[in-house]
Amino acid sequence: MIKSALQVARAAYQPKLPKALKGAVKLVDGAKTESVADQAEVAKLFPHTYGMPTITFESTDAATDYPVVNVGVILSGGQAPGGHNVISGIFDGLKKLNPANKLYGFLGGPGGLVDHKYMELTADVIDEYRNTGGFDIIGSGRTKLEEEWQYDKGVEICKDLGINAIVIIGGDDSNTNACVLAEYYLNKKAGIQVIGCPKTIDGDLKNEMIESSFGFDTACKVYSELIGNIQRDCNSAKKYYHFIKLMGRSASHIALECALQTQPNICLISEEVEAKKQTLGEIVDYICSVIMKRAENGENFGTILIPEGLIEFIPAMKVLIGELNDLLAHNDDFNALETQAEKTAYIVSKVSAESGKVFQSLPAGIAAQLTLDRDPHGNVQVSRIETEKLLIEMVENRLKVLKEEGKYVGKFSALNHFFGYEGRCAAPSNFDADYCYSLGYTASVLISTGKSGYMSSVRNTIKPADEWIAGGVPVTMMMNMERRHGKMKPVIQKALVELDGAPFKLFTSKREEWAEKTSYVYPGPIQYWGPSEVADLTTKTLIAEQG
Ligand code: FBP
Repeated sequence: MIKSALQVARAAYQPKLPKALKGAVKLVDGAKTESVADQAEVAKLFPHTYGMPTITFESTDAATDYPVVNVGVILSGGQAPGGHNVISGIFDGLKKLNPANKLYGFLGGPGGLVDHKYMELTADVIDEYRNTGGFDIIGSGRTKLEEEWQYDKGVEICKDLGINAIVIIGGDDSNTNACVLAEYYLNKKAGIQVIGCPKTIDGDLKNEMIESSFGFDTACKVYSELIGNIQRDCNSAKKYYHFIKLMGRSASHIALECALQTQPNICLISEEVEAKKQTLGEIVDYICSVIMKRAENGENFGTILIPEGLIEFIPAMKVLIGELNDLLAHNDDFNALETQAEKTAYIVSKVSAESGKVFQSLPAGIAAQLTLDRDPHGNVQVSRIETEKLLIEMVENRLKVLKEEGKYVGKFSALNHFFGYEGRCAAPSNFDADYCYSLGYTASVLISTGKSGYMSSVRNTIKPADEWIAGGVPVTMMMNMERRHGKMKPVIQKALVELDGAPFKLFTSKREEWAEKTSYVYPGPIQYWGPSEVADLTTKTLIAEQG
């Protein structure tokens, strides 16, 4: 494999660890835990893993002999920078605790466990992937582990390979499934522990014990670099409005973080749109009002950040999408229809009158995108809906009317962008390289000390890595009951942008100024070497939350 100069140099980087993980470790139990809501229901569903204490690692002088363990690791869901470092952290941790320990990787996501596809991860393999982006070491997938036959197939391969523990590196849904699996294996006395690791660029797997999901830092830095570059072009040419959609299936954390880093003219926040019950028309009016004000100042250019999940947070669209999700799941009648006109007529005849109206009011392209295949969780794939183009079209039409009425005098020319896949496999920033390695290392300690149903937790992350606090948090602590496919299910509560949280408040205190005056910031590319205040910088979100 030919490597870039950066890859070669990065391979030599030794990720930093919290102090407690540098030598012998002692586990200190915290208080017993409760789920965030619906305690009685969650406790009933997880008799073996509910209520366990949080765990903090501390340094000790007393060395311990750890039993030999064989571990299987799974990457689940979308790629996020740092996944390879979680795996190298697990590997190094396991080897340090007992050199006879072995690590296997299940291939292509959770499906690898069920289909018995795996490889042994030896030092040679691991060394090829240290500090690199991507999930290609073993691949990822979105198969859901939710049925008993799948769990039982997992037991078969674990018995064959002598695997005593599985680490699932995934988002909220995958970690929910990890906990269900942990509970099932404890109940069956299968002798297989399950540990989770918090992954997703979307940043929506976080709570008091999980400060950030990994990959968020790097992905936001990559997007912010690109937004900054566009802003510099925009401020040089002074002729375009750039509508930039940013990944994040549901929550707007990425858009908010990028706004804090780059100070665009507009950043929409889906959670605010929902709270204010805004319509598509009102969002368009808001964008037009900023464009009109800027035109009065002679500035006919700007940047507008749009969170990927926006469309689902507009109340009327949410209802429509919910109805479409139910209607189109495994719908052979619909799939047999050939023309868009037939599909539209079918949908309008089946959904509520209000949703039918909304559906018919959408530009044809967007309406068609809403009917595309669902993901394995039955959700519309928002990354395939071109909200940025929808908004351009609607803003253009509105400005035309305003011009005819003599209320708008500027020129409007727009370009669209979608940043998502550009950042998901970037080489991890120093923060993510260190954070991920520490999460993996933490998982190896949790396994070697017999824990199951825990998620690796590394806190105090705005401080230098030496001062980070590592340990474990029971997954059940993050759960509540939610309706999924018509049934109440225990799931990890998704963390949306909090409208009374410090990052959003910081944004709202500045946004009017950024809208009217051009106040762009140009963050530039991720730096791996150089002054610590540049190379080890954490996200503005973390700094606002903790600082
Ligand atoms: P995860 O939650 O699995 O980490 O995935 C996040 C994400 O990158 C979203 O931001 C995006 O909507 C989605 O994955 C895209 O999915 P796909 O990779 O299947 O196109």
